[in-house]
Formats: sequence, structure tokens, C-alpha cells
Amino acid sequence: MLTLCGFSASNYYNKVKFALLEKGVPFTEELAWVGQTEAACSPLGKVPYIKTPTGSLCESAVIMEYIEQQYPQNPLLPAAPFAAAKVRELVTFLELHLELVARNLYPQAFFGGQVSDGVKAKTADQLEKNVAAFAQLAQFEPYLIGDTLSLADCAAVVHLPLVSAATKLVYGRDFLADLPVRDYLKRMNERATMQQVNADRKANTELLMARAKAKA
Ligand SMILES: N[C@@H](CCC(=O)N[C@@H](CS)C(=O)NCC(=O)O)C(=O)O
Repeated sequence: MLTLCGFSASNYYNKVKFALLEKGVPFTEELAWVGQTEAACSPLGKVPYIKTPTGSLCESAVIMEYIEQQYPQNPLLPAAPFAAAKVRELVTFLELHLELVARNLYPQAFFGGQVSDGVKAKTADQLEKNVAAFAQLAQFEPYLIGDTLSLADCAAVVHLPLVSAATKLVYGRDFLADLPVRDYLKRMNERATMQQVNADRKANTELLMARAKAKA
């Protein structure tokens, strides 16, 4: 049995959780807040990480590839190498070029902090460019790419809402507004699996905020 460790407010945790639910892989969850992770499982202290009968793994992209190979049912990667590479290409755009850049804004957008004008300007420039590039690859018809759910959707459903929310809160403008993201997310949020992920996320986010308040 596989154990998913981390916390349900985390987008990277939810990417893996959504994939496991969609594939129908049995798993249990173990709550590990940042600062409470096991160094042997996640040397950088990041979530998620998983525990398997053969050992532990961190880094969500690596975890997703392992799950895909270990549990081939309900595949989230096309069998054809090129089509699979196109899915991975989109995941890389979502994580390296969108989420990781938008992450600079999170202290101000979500955690009551401030981001310097310099960081704001640089992040806006990078996001403008990267969103336009992402728009050339993403199809949204109805899935992010291809005609079935893939690893690209698992990443998109958790990262795109954060990019939208963070840019809206910091710049007063949703940088994804010109893409069909809202309709796409509405469709994806109709899935029972996504509803479970979202319900757990909301409950855990309240806990996270209460913990942050207690620490302040
Ligand atoms: N590249 C990592 C990113 C994971 C990540 O950044 N997780 C956040 C929570 S959403 C975290 O653990 N942050 C704490 C830290 O970086 O110290 C992955 O794909 O798993």
C-alpha cells in the first residue's frame, strides 16, 4: 500500500492525490506540515513525498512517473512516445514557467506579506511571456492536451487556479483571463475525484491558516 505524505492545501500534494484517485490506486494519507517532514523521505523538506513498500520518493514529477509505471491502469500518459512527451512538455510549462514564477507572489497574495516592487515587475514580465507561450501549447478541448485526461490535467487543475488568484490579488488582473481556463476548471471540478480533492483542500487550508495565526 502506498502512503501519500504532506498536506491537502498543497498544490503539488493535490496533483499526486488527484492522479491516484483518477487511476483508482489505493493509498492512505499521512499529514506532514512543512517543518514536520521526514528528512529521510524528503531531504529538502518539501511535500509531497510517498512511502512505498520498496522505499520513499519525493518530487511530484518523479512520483507521478513512478505511479504511472507501477500502476498502469487508467493511464495518464499516452502510449505513443511523442504524445507522452507533449504531455510532459505541458507539465514542465505549468510548473517551471507558470507556477514557480507565480510563487514569487504568494507571500503577498496568500500569506499577508509584501512583495517588493522589483519582484512584482520582474514576475509580471516573466508571466506575460510564459503565459503567452503556454497558450500556444495548451488545447483545453476538453482536456489540456489530447482527448483523454493526462498528467498535464493533473498539474493544470492544481496550478492554474493559483496563478489566476495570485495575479488577480497582486496586480488586480488575472493573467490567465484570455485563456479558456475558467470553463476548463469548471468542467474538471465536476469530476467526483476533483470534488474530493477540493473539499479536503478547503478543510486543510483552514487548519493551515489557523496554524499560521497561532504562530504570528
Ligand atoms: N518540486 C517540488 C515542489 C513541491 C513544493 O514546493 N511543495 C511546497 C508545498 S506546495 C513545499 O513543500 N514547500 C516547503 C518548502 O519548500 O520548504 C515537487 O514537485 O514536489
